[in-house]
Amino acid sequence: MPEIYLDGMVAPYHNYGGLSEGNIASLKHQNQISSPKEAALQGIKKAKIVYSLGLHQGFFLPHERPIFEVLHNLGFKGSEKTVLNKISAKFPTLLNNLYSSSAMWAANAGTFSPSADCEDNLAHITTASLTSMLHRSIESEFTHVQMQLIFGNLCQLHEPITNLSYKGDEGAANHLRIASSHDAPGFEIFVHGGSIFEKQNIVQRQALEASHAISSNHKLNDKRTFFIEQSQKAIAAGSFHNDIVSLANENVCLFHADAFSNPEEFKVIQEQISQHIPEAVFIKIYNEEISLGDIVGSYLLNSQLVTNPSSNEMCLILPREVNEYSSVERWLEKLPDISPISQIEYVDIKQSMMNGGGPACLRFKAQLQQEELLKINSRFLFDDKKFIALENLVDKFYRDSLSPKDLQDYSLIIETREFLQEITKLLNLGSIYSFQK
Ligand code: SUG
Repeated sequence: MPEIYLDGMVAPYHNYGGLSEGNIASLKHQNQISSPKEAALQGIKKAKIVYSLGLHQGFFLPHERPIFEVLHNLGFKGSEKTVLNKISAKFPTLLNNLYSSSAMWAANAGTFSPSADCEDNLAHITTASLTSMLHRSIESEFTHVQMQLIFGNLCQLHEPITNLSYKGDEGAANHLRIASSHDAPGFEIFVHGGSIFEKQNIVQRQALEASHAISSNHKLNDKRTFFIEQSQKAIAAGSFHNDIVSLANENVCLFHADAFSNPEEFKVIQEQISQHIPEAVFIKIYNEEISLGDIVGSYLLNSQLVTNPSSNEMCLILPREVNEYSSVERWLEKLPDISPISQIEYVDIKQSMMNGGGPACLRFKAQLQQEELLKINSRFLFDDKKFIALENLVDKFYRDSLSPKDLQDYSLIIETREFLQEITKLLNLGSIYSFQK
């Protein structure tokens, strides 16, 4: 069964708003000057690495920003320019929220369960939604539109789960799947930040209730589904999503000793999975090897672990920042001896990393049967020509640099729309954005 990756394409307004509580990188780089062009080209280059390994690689389009409908609902009236001037002068933080490029981190687009895991033998997707932060809460509507366009012909698609006070559903970022291979029935592990009724901490983003709803809607087998809580220690250290302290691909799972609130509970899960999948490989990283601080700082476990379809060997795609940590370098040296991971690739996605988004954050992944793959909307898939076409569009329309003040400039709205218009034309998608309707 092939695996397909869809990366969130970086938007022309990519900037550092410092909006995400608990996300150390986002807060640290607040108000710095961004380079939307560099960011988008770095993202495309990462996608190209995955594609050149022989994997199916696609993309989600950037969202339209700002969405004036949101502002009209908030009582701002008048022409677009009038509204922009008003919020620029009086509500600059609101402007930042409405201009975030956070939809680029496609791991937060949704949760995917392959047909092999679901009792109705259909693949299921639930579009994610995080209501506790304004800039993230406005993603789900257009993400759902794109899920429908891309997967509508092959998947059972579920609406985002909303109304979860102080928490939400962060999709693949808090979800692990372990299977002997992509096409075999797997075990799905939902990693949550507790019940919405227990704790009121905005950084514990994934609601237990959302995880349960997804497993039920996806018709997962109870005996093959687990729920486990993220550790408070990891969250406090900056692991706002579990995909910063754990990862899984097929039969391999890497996790830090401080990833889960009750490590013994995870041990039981490991044992149960290993009974069914004897070839499962769980690699725990101890604090003595790499401290929690270095795991979070380096984003080692936010790397993208993929299976090369031609060699069947695993390749770890790492952010090049890992080389700044000697503990991580030492651990990586021994990795081929302790795991089936035989290849390592480094990517430069610094522009995304500065907002707390590593290689795994940038992609949504789906394991599909061959016949399901044929039903995917190929307009959203890369081929050699499309790589060049998208790079050319970025080169033509994206700014080399963007300062926080530039968000107040109406011409950024015009440029963004011009780009979105061109890309929808290139992909023959018709009118999908609000400004096109
Ligand atoms: O939700 N950053 C994102 C990063 C998401 C990373 N995704 C995964 N780990 N899967 C977030 O914290 C920052 C935007 C800003 O500050 O402008 C932001 O939203």
